[in-house]
Amino acid sequence: MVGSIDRVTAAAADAGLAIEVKRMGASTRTAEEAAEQCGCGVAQIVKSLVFQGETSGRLFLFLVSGANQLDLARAAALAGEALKRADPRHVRDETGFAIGGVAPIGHLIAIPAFADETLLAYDRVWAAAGAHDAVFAAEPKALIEAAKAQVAALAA
Ligand code: 5CA
Repeated sequence: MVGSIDRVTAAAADAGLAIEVKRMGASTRTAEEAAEQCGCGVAQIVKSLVFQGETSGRLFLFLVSGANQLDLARAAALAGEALKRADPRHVRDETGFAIGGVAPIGHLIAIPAFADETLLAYDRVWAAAGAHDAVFAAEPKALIEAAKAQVAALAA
């Protein structure tokens, strides 16, 4: 998975976002595990959730605070079609990342992205960096800009 982490670092550099990827040496697959490893609140963990359009088959990325559940009706309204959870293989093929390590940036293919407005309340948030034990910290507004994500009300 070294290549995946390199893609995150390169995408951050391209976007002018200075990040340092940390390998925790323990699982950061879930928001709870990531918060424990980062020593932050779960709300400061950015979940990178990939959903698929029921009609188009296109993928959509939702960056959601670890404290929140994605409101599927709101997500569908933003995407313009009904959504279902993308299957792990499809996620891997298009993002280049395995579930549990999907980063908000550095995907193989550009995916329309939306960001939970509640993330902006924090000085710093943490996101997955392309592997199951890799994370990076960023200022939320800068991260959302680097991800080219539209800020929206996403929480259920
Ligand atoms: N590294 C952590 C914290 S940044 C992380 O990636 N969390 S996450 O929430 O962005 O990714 C895990 C999410 O993947 C789960 O919340 C769930 O929505 C999704 N997921 C888990 N299993 C599957 C599956 N079998 N198919 C599709 N999505 C899944």
